[in-house]
Amino acid sequence: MERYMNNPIIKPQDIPDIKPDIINATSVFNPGAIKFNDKILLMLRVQNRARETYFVMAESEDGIQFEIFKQYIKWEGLEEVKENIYHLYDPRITKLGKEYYIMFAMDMDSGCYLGLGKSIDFKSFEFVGVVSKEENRNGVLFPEQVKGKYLRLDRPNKNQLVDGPLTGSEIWLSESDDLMNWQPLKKVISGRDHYWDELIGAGPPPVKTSKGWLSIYHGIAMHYQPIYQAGVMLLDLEDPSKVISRGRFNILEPRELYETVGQVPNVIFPTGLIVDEYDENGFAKLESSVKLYYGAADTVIGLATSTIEELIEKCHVE
Ligand code: BMA
Repeated sequence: MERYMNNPIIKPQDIPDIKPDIINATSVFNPGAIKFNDKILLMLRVQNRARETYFVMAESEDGIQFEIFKQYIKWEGLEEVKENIYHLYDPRITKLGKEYYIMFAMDMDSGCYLGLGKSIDFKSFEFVGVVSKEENRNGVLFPEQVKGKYLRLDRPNKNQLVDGPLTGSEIWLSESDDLMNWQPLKKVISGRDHYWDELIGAGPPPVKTSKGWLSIYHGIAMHYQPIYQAGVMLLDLEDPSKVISRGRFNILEPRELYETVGQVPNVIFPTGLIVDEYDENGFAKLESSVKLYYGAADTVIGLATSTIEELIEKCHVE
């Protein structure tokens, strides 16, 4: 993918103080992205100097210059969860009907689970529930039902790193009738030991194209220090547990200083994707440009661009 020349597009210094909780923010990264009323919205993951996490909205006409809201998101109903919640993070946004659903990771006393929230106007936000029975991260909803079911890609947390978090090496397809209760259906892909994507997790929500569901995911090469990169795969439209093709090469890897240096070095973490044009049947046009918003070094936000056609082509490089 091609980086925007004035990356990073959002830095901690751009985050306004939201007193008393956010003063001189430490980092802003891993944003959800969606088109809303002809604007591009980002849901920013902002970290303060207490290492607490807040979601802050930002909006833009052109997808480059963002105005950052001067309040953070308060989730109505979150108080119903009867255990300590430490962080909500890495939001992914999907429009389903008239509603916008936000899936995120929830760090709690009992572990890390998937949480779901929703909004219709990005002014008030409702917490829907904890939506994984077991530890999981990187949940992303498909933008429509397939054969009458809601679908998501998710990443069960099953690998315990030495001196590190519980993570995972498999992306799964799960289904649901009501968005609340989810059943794991099938493993979609596994990590490839020794190569760029040994550990993996879904990135932004999948995009419907005439060739299949286009999905960007992150892969981690487990060297002495992990290296986080982005890659692509194409999934069958009718049965997204079937992989049509998966790229051999990553499409974005840490190279620039703001990606290699920061609070967590060597991290590209793709979470938001904006497709410019869809046809009348809801398929992303092959020639459409796309904007990928990603966290860089868990410190800033980068923008990279490509086209649907080019990303599909990268899925086929064997
Ligand atoms: C992952 C997640 C991401 C983070 C990345 C790099 O496990 O926690 O939120 O960006 O690690 O630190």
